[in-house]
Amino acid sequence: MERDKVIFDIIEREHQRQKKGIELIASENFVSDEVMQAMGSCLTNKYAEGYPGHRYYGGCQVVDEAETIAIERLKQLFGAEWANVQPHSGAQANMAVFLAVMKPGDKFLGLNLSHGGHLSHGSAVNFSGLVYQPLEYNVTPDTNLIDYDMLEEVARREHPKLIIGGASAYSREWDYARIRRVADEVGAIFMFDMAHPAGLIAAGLLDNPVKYAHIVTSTTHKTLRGPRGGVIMMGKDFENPFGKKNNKGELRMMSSLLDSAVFPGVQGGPLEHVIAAKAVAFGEALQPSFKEYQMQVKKNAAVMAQALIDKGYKIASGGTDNHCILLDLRGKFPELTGKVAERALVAADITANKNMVPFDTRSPFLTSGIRLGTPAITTRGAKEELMGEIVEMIDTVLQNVDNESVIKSVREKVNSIMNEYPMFAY
Ligand code: DSN
Repeated sequence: MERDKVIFDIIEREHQRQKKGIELIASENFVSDEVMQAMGSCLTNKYAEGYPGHRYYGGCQVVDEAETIAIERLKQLFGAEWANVQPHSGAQANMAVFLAVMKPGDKFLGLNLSHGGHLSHGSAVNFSGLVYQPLEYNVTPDTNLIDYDMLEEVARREHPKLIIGGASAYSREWDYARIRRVADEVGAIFMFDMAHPAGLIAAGLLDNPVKYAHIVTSTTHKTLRGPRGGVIMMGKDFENPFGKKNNKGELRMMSSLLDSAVFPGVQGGPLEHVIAAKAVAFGEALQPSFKEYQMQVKKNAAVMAQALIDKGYKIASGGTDNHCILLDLRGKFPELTGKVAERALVAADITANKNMVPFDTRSPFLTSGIRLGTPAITTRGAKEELMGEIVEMIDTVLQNVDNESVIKSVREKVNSIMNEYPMFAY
């Protein structure tokens, strides 16, 4: 058969785009060649509905080994007693938890999407907000830190079944112990979605929610630098509080409800090639070099945030404790929308995304913010020195969003800088 030139040309063009640009999307990263190889392997051919040792198909003895290794490595990485590595994505991991712990129409509490939360934590257009009844907490207007008083007040008043922590645009450490206390007080399950900072947590550079939350979900492709996918963990398994029994009349453990919620609840056959790639990535994350990488991610973000502040930019929450920076454009350029800023930066081969900022008056299509992150650029080998240069270039672009020749000269500089930073082979 002839090679599909159309698609492979597109893949090569995307490869070049990734190589020559400065990648600042906080949720993206560049996986290793081994992670990529596992993802592109013959394991994609195998159907394996069920779990290792209990499958609905023959011939699963080999993929069983890879899935078991992925589970064991993940547990070791985060100090978990139980893990499920089958969710195809973070949203599906969250969906499985919802299915396991709530009935349609039940109340749950999550961070407001426009304050940094995630679609699957209660947005009105997502399954979470359509099937269940979402309640929200905010960040405070003055500090932009999580408003734990509000979280507590809503939880006490509404008695949600589930309290969700975690965000997709929040740069600060969480008070896990306080959320757990509230959850215990109101009889809720505490789920933490650590998709964004998972790599920093694995490296021990941020506190670990697995110690506090009943259930923790994550993606595997952000700071964790694995293939695109999701996982669910528990620090400690526990008897389900809903009285659900198995066919022998015994009370089921939460792990059993969660396994059933992933498959057959929300998914069919697991992606065993992706699960093998997750195992490879977890193995990498267990190496000492991963901690060094995460330390650099954090340092780079802190230096970038300070350089932005020094140039007169406003950062939501005043800085960052992790890999993520939420630039509030209203501070330096009140008229500039995130949409226009994103477009100008992308034209200069600096990739970032527009983002709502807390108490934004613009719509999610326009926004007043830009979200920046350092995981991907740090994988390329960038150190603190480059952060100042990147901020200079961002500032030049944002001051000249309509000036094509200025943007072109920044783009040429970006391309020449990135030529010096190595990239994966695939
Ligand atoms: N879309 C992801 C992000 O960019 O943060 C969250 O799922």
